[in-house]
Amino acid sequence: MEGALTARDKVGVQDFVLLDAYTSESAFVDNLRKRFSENLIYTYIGTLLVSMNPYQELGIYTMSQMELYQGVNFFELPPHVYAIADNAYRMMCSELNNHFILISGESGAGKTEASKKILQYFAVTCPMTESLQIARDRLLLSNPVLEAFGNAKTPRNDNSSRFGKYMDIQFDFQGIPVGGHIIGYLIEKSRVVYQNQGERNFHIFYQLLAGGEAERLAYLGLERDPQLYKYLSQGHCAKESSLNDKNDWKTVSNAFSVIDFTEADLENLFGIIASVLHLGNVCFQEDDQGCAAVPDTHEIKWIAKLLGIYPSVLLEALTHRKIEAKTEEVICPLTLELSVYARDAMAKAIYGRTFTWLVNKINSSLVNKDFTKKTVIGLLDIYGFEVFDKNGYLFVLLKDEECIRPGPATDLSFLEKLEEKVGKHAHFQTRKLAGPKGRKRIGWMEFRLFHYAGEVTYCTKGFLEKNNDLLYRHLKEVLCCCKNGILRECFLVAELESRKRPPTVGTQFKNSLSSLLEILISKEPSYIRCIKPNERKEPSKFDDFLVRHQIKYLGLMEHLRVRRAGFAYRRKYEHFLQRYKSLCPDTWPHWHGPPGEGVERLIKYIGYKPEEYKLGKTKIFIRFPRTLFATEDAFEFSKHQLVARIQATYKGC
Ligand code: AOV
Ligand code: MG
Repeated sequence: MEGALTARDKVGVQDFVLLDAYTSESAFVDNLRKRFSENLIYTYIGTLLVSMNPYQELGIYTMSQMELYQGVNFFELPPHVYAIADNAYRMMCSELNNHFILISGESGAGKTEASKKILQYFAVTCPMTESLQIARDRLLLSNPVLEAFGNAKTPRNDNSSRFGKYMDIQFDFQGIPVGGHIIGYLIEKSRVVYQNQGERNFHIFYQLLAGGEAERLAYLGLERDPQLYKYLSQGHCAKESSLNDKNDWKTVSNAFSVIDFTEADLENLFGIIASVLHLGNVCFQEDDQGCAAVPDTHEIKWIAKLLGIYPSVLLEALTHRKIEAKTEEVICPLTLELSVYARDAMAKAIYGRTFTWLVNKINSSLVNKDFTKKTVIGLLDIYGFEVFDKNGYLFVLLKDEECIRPGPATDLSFLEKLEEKVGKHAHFQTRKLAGPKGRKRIGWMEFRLFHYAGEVTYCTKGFLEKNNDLLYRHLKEVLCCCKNGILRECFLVAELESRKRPPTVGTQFKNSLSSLLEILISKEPSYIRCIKPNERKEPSKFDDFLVRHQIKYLGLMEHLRVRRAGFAYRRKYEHFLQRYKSLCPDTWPHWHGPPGEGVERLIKYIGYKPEEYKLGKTKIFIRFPRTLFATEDAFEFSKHQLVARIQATYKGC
């Protein structure tokens, strides 16, 4: 406890609830800044943890720190992500219920790092038996594999998560981690074929080229230099000095072997990764009739070999389309533009489905059937909000309708439909509706949304295509018949027979969101809100404006107000008693009756007024922070007295 006033002035308060009477945003920022300058990156709002990204190693994740936080009551030590983890763990063990820790914040704010720290904490501090070590190692090592395939460098974060991740860590009744389950949400497939300036494709491509064994690369027909591949070099930063692709490859390779990947799995997996790279280098030319042709079939041959397809079949599928007429199928040549589209769709589809396969494969290695009764702690690490110059992100509202509308839906007709449906909404603007008085110019094909987190201008060019995510039937048929073991599991013939349209990206997003909510609603929540101190990924730089903005959209002031207005603290009787029992002769050194009664005696003794507290079934609720503050002070004081008493006793010996 940083109780002393002088210390408090210097390092701020460790819980915003204890800030002096006012709850202004400035006071909030001041407190964060003070603490940040002392390298204190964690602060509570009651039981919510606010975490600042330090952009440097602070030595606060050592073994001894982990030991320190183990089994200690929440408010007894300075705020830490370990305290959140430990609290959830102890509650789970004592109440045998399920928990989840929700981590939010903008891109680069430290969500993924926080989730990894929590996982490590459990791996190190939880009890363990020899036979279950493998389960623990797999839980830990699933991370580097998923990051390699699902994370990428963006301008905001060199290791940005491009998929949402929910992970259940399963524990047996003794609190031993015995298994887990991962759900991946919406991998950003468009990155496979296109990257903005300053961005890279998913890490795995670069790791394979930099670290892969020479024989492996030769087998895959790959060269070491990422610049040779169109899909890897559009962002002009294929060789990123801050990333060590070669070393990361070693970590990932090792992880593969622990997670039970066979050599055949790896051969198939990297066959797919290499095929994507070869696909990107397939070039089309227009022939005399305006149809697409492939002048150099070098890449086609490699893909055909790696995926187990006839080269001629693949070539036809990339340049033709099957159309079902009344009784027969007609094969039409594609234009150059549509061939490029088909090629990219194929790359996105095989990467996207392989990612899903990967998650399933990891899950099957995390399953532990020996334990039927399990409790879980879920970790939710989503991708952060980000605003780019060019925002083509998915938009759920009524896009689906427009994508499946018969007839020529265009990006412009989509925009018009938007205007028609939500044009009057205060949070929506287009050039047509905003008129020339619009604040910043909005282009013809653009619209602007005022999100909770800030305003974003979207360009509708290519919007429908992105959402449509359509793989021509012809290509799907080819992939259903290929010999690559992974793709065979990913593309099932049953899909071809189904007449149902595949769900659009928008629908998938809506579905996964509602299933996620179902998962979360049944569990006890803890919250971590991550804040980014500056846009330059620099240590010790605190950008007031940026921090203030995040405080706003993370809703931290509202959270604080609610905390202060209501009962600021709620604590289980046992915990409250354990901490403060020394303040009352009836409860010190031991109280043998029901904990609720003990607490009642204790607070009567120290003089709580009726309006200051309420006694619930299992917890005491304290309305004002000052009450708790006073109790804490008394506790500090009593500790000193106790020490003095003990010293006095020993002096006499
Ligand atoms: P994110 O998950 O919130 O962004 P990360 O957790 O990947 O952000 O953090 C970004 C980078 O900040 C990391 O790669 C570290 O270099 C640094 N960092 C974050 N937390 C810490 C910490 N506690 N100590 C030291 N360095 C840290 V995104 O996935 O882009 O939304 O989509
Ligand atoms: Mg992340």
